Amino acid sequence: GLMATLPEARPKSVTLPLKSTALVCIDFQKDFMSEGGFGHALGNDVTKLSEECLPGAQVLLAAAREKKLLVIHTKEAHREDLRDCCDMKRIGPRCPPEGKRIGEVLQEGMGRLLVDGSPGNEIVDVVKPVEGEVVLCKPGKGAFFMTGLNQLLRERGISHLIFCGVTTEVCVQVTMREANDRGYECVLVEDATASYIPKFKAAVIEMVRSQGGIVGYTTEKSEDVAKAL
Ligand code: C5J
Repeated sequence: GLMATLPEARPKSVTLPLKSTALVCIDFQKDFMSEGGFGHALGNDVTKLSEECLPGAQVLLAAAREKKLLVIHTKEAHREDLRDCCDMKRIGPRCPPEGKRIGEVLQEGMGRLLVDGSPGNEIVDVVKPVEGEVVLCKPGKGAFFMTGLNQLLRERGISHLIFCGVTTEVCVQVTMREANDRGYECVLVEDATASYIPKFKAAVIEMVRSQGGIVGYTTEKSEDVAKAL
């Protein structure tokens, strides 16, 4: 059909116009999901992220591809010379110690932390982009900051965004809020997003849909979205 309705969405049912809906996959990178990446360098336990959100994300991706939805993959990725990484983010007082900073090598085989082109900066295999999908490198947490994302979405007539990715309360939440301010209707799919800190994921889900859906909608299951598409 031309429309997909998600009756289970909260705070209320939502109808997505398929021609103007995109799937946004946030930062499914080894840098956040694997040992020796940036998330690990920050002191997080990265072992549970994948099992929590990748099966759901695979379901969403398969459905979006079948229905020919625009698919956007973001990567938190800095240029090799780090000219798009401010000192605050790389060497500021809240940064990890030397050896664990952006641009440095924490673990052989992963390459430089959070640098475009490093093996560790790539999207994990099971949700990796295919030909024709948009891959967007972003230097910040939000996908609208210093990228052409807003213009790209406008050019393609996109009004509705389905969100999955990591981490829920950092890059996913920031990007949803940026999108909401720019007039995009947003749906966060709960079983296709994850945080290192489970109570933060739960809090984001609750706050997104509070006050009548102040930031957008949430829906629990990727399978429901896939069936509706
Ligand atoms: C972080 C992200 N956590 N993708 N990035 O710095 O959430």
